[in-house]
Order: sequence, then structure tokens, then C-alpha cells
Amino acid sequence: MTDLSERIGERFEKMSRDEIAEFQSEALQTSVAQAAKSPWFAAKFKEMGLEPGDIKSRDDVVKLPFTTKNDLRLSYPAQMLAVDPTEVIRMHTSSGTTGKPTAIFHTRQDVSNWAELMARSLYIAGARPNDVFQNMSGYGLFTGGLGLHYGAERLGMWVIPAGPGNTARQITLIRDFHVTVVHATPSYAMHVAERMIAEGDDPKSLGIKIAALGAEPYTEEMRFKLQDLYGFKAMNSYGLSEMNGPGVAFECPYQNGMHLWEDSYIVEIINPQTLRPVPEGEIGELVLTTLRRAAMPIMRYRTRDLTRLITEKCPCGRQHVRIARFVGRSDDMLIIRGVNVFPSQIEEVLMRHKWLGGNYIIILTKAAALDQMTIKVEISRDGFDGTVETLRKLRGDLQRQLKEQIGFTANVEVVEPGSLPASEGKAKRVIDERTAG
Ligand code: DLL
Repeated sequence: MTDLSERIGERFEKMSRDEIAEFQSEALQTSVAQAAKSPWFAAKFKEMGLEPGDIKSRDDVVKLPFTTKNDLRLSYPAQMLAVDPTEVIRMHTSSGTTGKPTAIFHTRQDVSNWAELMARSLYIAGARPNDVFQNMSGYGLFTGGLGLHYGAERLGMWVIPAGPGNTARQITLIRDFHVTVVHATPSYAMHVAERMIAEGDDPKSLGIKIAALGAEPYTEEMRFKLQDLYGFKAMNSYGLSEMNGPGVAFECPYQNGMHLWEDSYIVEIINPQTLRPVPEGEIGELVLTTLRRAAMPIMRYRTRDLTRLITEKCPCGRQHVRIARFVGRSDDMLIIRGVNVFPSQIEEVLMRHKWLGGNYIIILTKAAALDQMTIKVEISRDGFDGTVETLRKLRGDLQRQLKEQIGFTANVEVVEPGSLPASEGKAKRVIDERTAG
């Protein structure tokens, strides 16, 4: 398999809307028949009185049952396995920090399809075989390591499997091997930049051209800040272990939403309360059905991730539908004094300020039965002029802008650079110290 167009699955990448619809209808029938081979879906379909043959086109996806994270936990370890165990060559687990892990299985063909999706994703972001790629993601059960690794190799780049952490070594490797494409979480990319600045170094001097950034929510403002610091193009990258991992949706150079690979997933956006589709273009919960996975097909997986579809034509010419930057997860929504707040709304305000760095945390407490929110944010080493006057003005501005954004007053503490816990993987932004009741 030497031809680049074959390696990235160009025939899928270039599909027209009609071709996508036709392909999906076929692939859904195969995927449902395959799912029915697993004890979990066999029982589920039986309970619903559904025969795989009832699914005749992609529109019939609505007849299928939803699958939730809890279903995956209940099916642990292998109730959703749809092939003979000897056909499995890899498993991953999701990074959930609470409860039982959820295991996802892959056949050789599944791993190959995933590598193709990942290679295609990196390709549309602008990466080419002559690039040098450094993967700063955790290897192991987390999919950001091997997922990106296989994709980058499939594309044909020179791959450095650096893994996360050890920031000094990351910087040396990037420099010594003229790395042009990196992959990291946005919070870790920010940490590396701030470390360099603290040491009198300039992230721009690294010469990185493209950064694939994902695995956690981040705002457009955070993207701008990172692009400014490094001089690279920051490309949003989305995926989740249940749907393989990275490589579900990726940005093209127009950076106007992520193309979701519809040859591999059927996408729906639903209202999480009513479970009905939202009107086109409105924000709702992303629901995905696998089309090209044999070991573990998953029907209508409720991701909990909130986004909207962008159906206007993309100037890049690709016709796979785009999803907008995530607002957050339905389970990330904070309820503070009865007001619904997403951490991303706070990040948006913070990242607009040139005097502030990229690291912050939100602490929730209770005082006299009233919710209190304290935001600790690091000052920027190069942006801040060091005067008390500036600091006072900054706090005042932040408090006012946050009030406009979220509707109540938050305490803002501007802290020393490097004083908040640094992130190597997914950043933990919210500490909720409110006790129930
Ligand atoms: O984070 C897969 C991945 C690895 C994606 C590397 C991109 C890059 P999980 O650990 O299962 O898988 O976490 C999936 O992370 O449901 C979202 O809530 C969140 N997430 C992932 N990418 C983005 C993104 C990997 N670009 C969960 N924007 C998902 C916002 C994201 N949230």
C-alpha cells in the first residue's frame, strides 16, 4: 500500500453527498447485521422486536436503540464483542475517571480503517509524508497515542512517539529533528509554550507549522492564543474511545468546523431531554453510529458532547458534514446559583486578555448556602507590565466581563505564572468543593 491516495482513503474523502448517502445505506445494513452477532445487541434487538433486515437505508437509523456510556459499562467486559475473540488484535479503554472502564475492541481491519481515518484527518489538516511528526499524547490504553501514531505512519510522516510530559526533552526533540507537525492537548501545548517563555525562549523559534489539538474542549480564543505564541496553525481534532478514538472529525485549513467522516459514522444531533433530532443547525447532543467497525459496532452512541452541524459548503470542497467547536459536554455544565454555565464561556473571557497566560482553574464553593465561584488565572510572563495599577484594572475588567457573560459576580484571583497545576494530558479545569444539600 504505497500510494498516498489509497493510504488516506481518498475515495472516501472525496465522496459527494449522493455517494455518502448511498454508501451509508449499504454500510448501515452491514453494521447492524454485524452488531446482531454480539450478545448485547442480539438481546437488545430481540427486546425491541427489531430484525437487522428492517434496516434498509441510512434513514432507518432512527429505528435503532441508543447506546449510552452506562450500556457500555453494563456490557463490560465483552458483551458487545461481535467477532470471535481470536479475531481481536487490539483493545483500548475509555479514559473515564469514574466507575468501571469501558473496553473497545478492534480486528486487524478495524485498526487499519482507523489508521486510514487518522491519516486522512492529518492529510486534510495539511500534513504530508515529508513532515516530521511529534506525538505528545499518552500511549497505552488512551487512544491519542497509538491512534495518532498509526495514522501518522500510514500517512508516511517521520514519527517521534514522544509521549506526554518531560517538557525539556519535547523541546529538544522538536528542535533537533525539525518537527513540523505536533499533536498534543491544547492545555499541554500551552504549558510547553509558557515553559519556553519562562526560560527566555521563543516557541516560534521551533518552526512548527501545524498542531493537531484535541481530546479536551477549548475555545476559539485559546486557539488564537496558541497560534500567536507558536506561529503554527492549530487544527481542532475530535474523537472518543467509543468511536475508535481520534480521527472522527478534523479541521481542514479553513478552520471553520470539523469534517466528520461520514463513510465511517452516521451523525445525528438530538435534544438530550426529548431524544428527538434538533432543528438543523441547532446545538444538541452528538450521536454517532459506527459503519466500518467489525469487532464492536455501536449503534447511536450518545456522546454527551454538545455541538451543531454546519451544512454550508466548505471552500475546501470536501462534502463530509462539519461539526462546530464543542460548547462542552452535557455533564460538564455547571449549575451555579441556578444559572447554567459552561467552563468554555469562562475560558472565552479569560483568553481574550493579552496580560493573561493560558492556565486557569474554576473553584466552586458554598458560603451561607450560596454558590461561590473563584477563578484563578495565571498572568502572562511576556504580556504583563508588572504594575499594581495594571493588575487592579485587569481584575476589575475580568469581573465585569465575566458578569456580562455568566450573569453573576465571580471572584477573580490573578496568580503568578507557573503556580497552577500544569496539564500534560486532559486539563482539569473545575474543582467543585460544594457539598450536596
Ligand atoms: O480523547 C480521543 C482523542 C484523542 C481525541 C486525541 C482527539 C485527540 P476519550 O479519552 O474517550 O477520547 O475522550 C473523549 O473528549 O467525548 C469529548 O468530550 C472530549 N473531546 C475530544 N476531542 C475534543 C475536542 C479522546 N476537539 C472525549 N473538543 C469526548 C472538545 C473534545 N472536546
